[in-house]
Amino acid sequence: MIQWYPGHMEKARRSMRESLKLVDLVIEVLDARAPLSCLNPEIDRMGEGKARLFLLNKADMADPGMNRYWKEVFEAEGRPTLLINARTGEGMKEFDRAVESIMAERKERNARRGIINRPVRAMVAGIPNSGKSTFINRFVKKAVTKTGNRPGVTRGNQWIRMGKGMELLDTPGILWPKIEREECGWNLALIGSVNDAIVQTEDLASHALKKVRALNPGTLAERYGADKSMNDTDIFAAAAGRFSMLLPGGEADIKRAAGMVIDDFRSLKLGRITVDEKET
Ligand SMILES: Nc1nc2c(ncn2[C@@H]2O[C@H](COP(=O)(O)OP(=O)(O)OP(=O)(O)O)[C@@H](O)[C@H]2O)c(=O)[nH]1
Ligand SMILES: [Mg+2]
Repeated sequence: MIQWYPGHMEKARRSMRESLKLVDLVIEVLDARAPLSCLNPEIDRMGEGKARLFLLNKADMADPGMNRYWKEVFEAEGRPTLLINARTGEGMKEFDRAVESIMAERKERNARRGIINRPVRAMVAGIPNSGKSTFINRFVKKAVTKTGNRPGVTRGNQWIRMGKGMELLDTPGILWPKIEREECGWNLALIGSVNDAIVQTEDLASHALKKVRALNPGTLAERYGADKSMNDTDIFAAAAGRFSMLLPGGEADIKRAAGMVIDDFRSLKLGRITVDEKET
């Protein structure tokens, strides 16, 4: 069972509850490779009754067909969803229009009460490393928040007020104390939302292989010289051989090769892979 719940997350969760009272809109930033695994049941519950927008971010890293599939599934569940790449801004052109349509009712109500031009206050929430801060920086076209390719970069809430009719609250990524489904936990670890130090490298690499085997098996032959008869350890050994990862005695350095498999997965060398599979 994968569990990673450092002290700052418990604090973040409490302050999220408080801040929710101040916002009109919850923007949940999910990783398009694992939209369902990323959907934090806590944020989901806390956000109920609020206007909500879901961003399937890192769409550039996920399978294009699966991107369309997950967007449809989310929208069929009444969750307005955009596919975006927060790094380049792709897909974000529709953001303003989406917010406008989600907030239209409230705006009208405000107008009737004589409140006009009040900025929309939005909380940007989601699991660690999903790209919340990157999204904000892209939106305001300025590096106002710190980003980094590891979970737990943002440590406290930060309001960003840049005009544009919207005030954004950057929040630290939170996971839920118990990730009930084993599969979810491994998916989150694979996309880099869980601290790598709490999982065994070989186990996580095996999870990567499972996903690649199912969706893009050809790359395992191309990159590591793997064939269908090979189990995970054989593939690590083949990879170690090909990339000269040897221990002092000349044996294959399995752990190092497994680490490379994880890096390869994360740097798209094994393809654009969505780890949340279609629901049956
Ligand atoms: N390829 C790609 N990378 C992205 C995208 N969005 C964010 N990233 C990268 O993902 C990493 C995490 O981004 P952050 O914005 O720091 O994530 P966060 O959700 O704020 O993370 P925490 O503050 O730790 O919860 C960074 O290396 C970003 O450059 C995207 O759409 N595509
Ligand atoms: Mg952040």
